[in-house]
Amino acid sequence: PLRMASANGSAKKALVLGGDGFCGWPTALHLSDAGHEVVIVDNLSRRNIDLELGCESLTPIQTMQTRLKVWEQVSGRKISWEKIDVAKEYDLLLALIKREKPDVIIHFAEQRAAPYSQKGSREKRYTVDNNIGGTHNLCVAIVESGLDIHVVHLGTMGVYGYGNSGGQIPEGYIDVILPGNREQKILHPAYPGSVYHTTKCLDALLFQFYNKNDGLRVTDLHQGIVWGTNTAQTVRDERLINRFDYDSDYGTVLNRFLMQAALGIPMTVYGTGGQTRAFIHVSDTARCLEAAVNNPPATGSGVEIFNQVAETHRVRDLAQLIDSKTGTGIDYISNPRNEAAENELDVRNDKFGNLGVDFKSLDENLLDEVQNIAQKYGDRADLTLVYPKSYWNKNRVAAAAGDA
Ligand code: NAD
Ligand code: USQ
Repeated sequence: PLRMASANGSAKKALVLGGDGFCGWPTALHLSDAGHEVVIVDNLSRRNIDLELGCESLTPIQTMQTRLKVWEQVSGRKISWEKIDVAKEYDLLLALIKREKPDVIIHFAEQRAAPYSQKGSREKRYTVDNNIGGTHNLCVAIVESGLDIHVVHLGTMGVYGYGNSGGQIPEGYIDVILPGNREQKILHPAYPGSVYHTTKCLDALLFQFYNKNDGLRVTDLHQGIVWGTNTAQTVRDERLINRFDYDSDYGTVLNRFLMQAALGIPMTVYGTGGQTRAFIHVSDTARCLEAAVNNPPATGSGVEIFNQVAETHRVRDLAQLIDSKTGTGIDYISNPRNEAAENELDVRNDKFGNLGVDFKSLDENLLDEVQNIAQKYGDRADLTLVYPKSYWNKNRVAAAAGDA
């Protein structure tokens, strides 16, 4: 049901929920630069969690007002911003949708850190309430508006789980034979590894239902771990800089290792580092989003699922690669998570390839660029935030470390 990508597919009006975040901000700029009309919806909850945790982006991100003013100065293009909590302010969300009548709504607006979601009962409940509440409000509001709006949701590779076994992970669906010899195409079994990842599995069921019942058109992007910070748009003025999380709750592994290498801190590999994960650079995130926006599923088709992944790597191999370039050293520490010590991962990603997305891989220049940024802003880092503070099961971790 996909139309072929066209670099300048027709201009669309897009709401970007979560457009102040690490993936949302560069995507909003990318779409605006490509000629789409962009309205950001964000309640700044991520900035508030920084205050709560005593963290800050390593890069000096500006207020939303400054970001938008500077973007207009450098590009001549306007992006507007609505401060709405999509999980709690249903009426405002519905009114905005009715007023703006967007062609597409891109949904980044969730609590996305697995460690934060495991921190304690408050954070577990917040993650479920915020993520499921927001996704459900979005589905209901679109149905209530009566408009035929395409939803592009940011899901995660983690919905498939990271078992030890091999076998290629398909894009969303598998063919099965059910008892009674019934052939059926079903969502790949969900096997989440954190409360956060569980919310993405529940999102998928909500989309399946609203697609079946109300014909909601949905593209769900099962994205791998995002790394990098700048894109072609965010480098146009220092005040457009993207956020860079390095703390143990929100920093993703490769950016953390590059920051640690830049500051001479031995890299924090959890357990044996045998975990294999999927990765994508943030500028590819923005390009995939553009391709998804330009290629909505046809009316009447099922939920479209893409694996948004450039390549896979084992965590200790990444640390060893960076160590061989920088001599930073590796600190193998007790794993604060509950995950397989070693796993294989082989993922299909042909659908974005078919739409002409040509992924960047982990090349030296890109790694150097991120490390240089970390070095440049290194004096802003609080090194007490580098070591893990959230545990999947504290007693188990203490026992493994031999001090329980
Ligand atoms: P982020 O935390 O930097 O950005 C999320 C944004 O959404 C924040 O600006 C936050 O303020 C906003 N938000 C959260 N709840 C909201 C609510 N109820 N109402 C309005 N705004 C709200 O996260 P990110 O790294 O940009 O991730 C964006 C999406 O992509 C998430 O859904 C995440 O699950 C998915 N994803 C991220 C990665 C990654 O490595 N960063 C990988 C795969 C998938
Ligand atoms: N890890 C370390 N050392 C560190 C940090 C992490 O060894 O200092 C390991 C973890 O144990 C894990 C792996 O690196 O095995 C990845 O951790 P991560 O924090 O980079 O990624 P994760 O928790 O999976 O979450 C991130 C995003 C999330 C997104 C997910 C995509 O925060 O929003 O959904 O990546 S995926 O992993 O493909 O499900």
